[in-house]
Amino acid sequence: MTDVVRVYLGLGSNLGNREDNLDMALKLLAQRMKVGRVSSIYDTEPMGNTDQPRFLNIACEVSTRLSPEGLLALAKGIEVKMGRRGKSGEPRTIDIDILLYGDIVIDTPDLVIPHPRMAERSFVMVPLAEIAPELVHPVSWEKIKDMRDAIKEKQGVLKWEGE
Ligand code: PH2
Ligand code: MG
Ligand code: MG
Repeated sequence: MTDVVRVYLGLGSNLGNREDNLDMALKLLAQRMKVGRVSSIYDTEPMGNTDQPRFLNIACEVSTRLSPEGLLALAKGIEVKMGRRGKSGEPRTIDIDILLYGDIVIDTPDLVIPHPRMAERSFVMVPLAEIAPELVHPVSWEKIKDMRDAIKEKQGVLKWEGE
């Protein structure tokens, strides 16, 4: 039996009831694994394609025996179940990204862990640093809180106060 691994996920929604979508995704994840710390919800400026609605983003910690590929398949299954149609760059009900999977480093066509763009994304690093400030990134060896502090553009990431 493989060991339990601590994994950090980034969740985002910018279509439909964004808060309900994040809640539903957490509920569906919790049916299959232990969900640990969950960050506050942040209302964030879209990065990349800026011509789309603002996102709500969270980071969460989960513990799982699923392999990285198994976890990716589960996350994609939840996205499909929740009606995701939009590709990257288009609005979507839910996007679930694997940010960190223990200390593992993977680089395959289907899966890159740690998430290759996390370091430059304030909508990822602000919520992640809230729940795991002292965690060390397995490639750069920097603490997550220091990586967050290194990002200059953070004004587009606001604590969500509800509608
Ligand atoms: N996800 C993207 C691209 N841009 N911007 C924000 N604010 N939040 C996201 O979750 C997000 C994004 C690709 O997955
Ligand atoms: Mg994403
Ligand atoms: Mg994704």
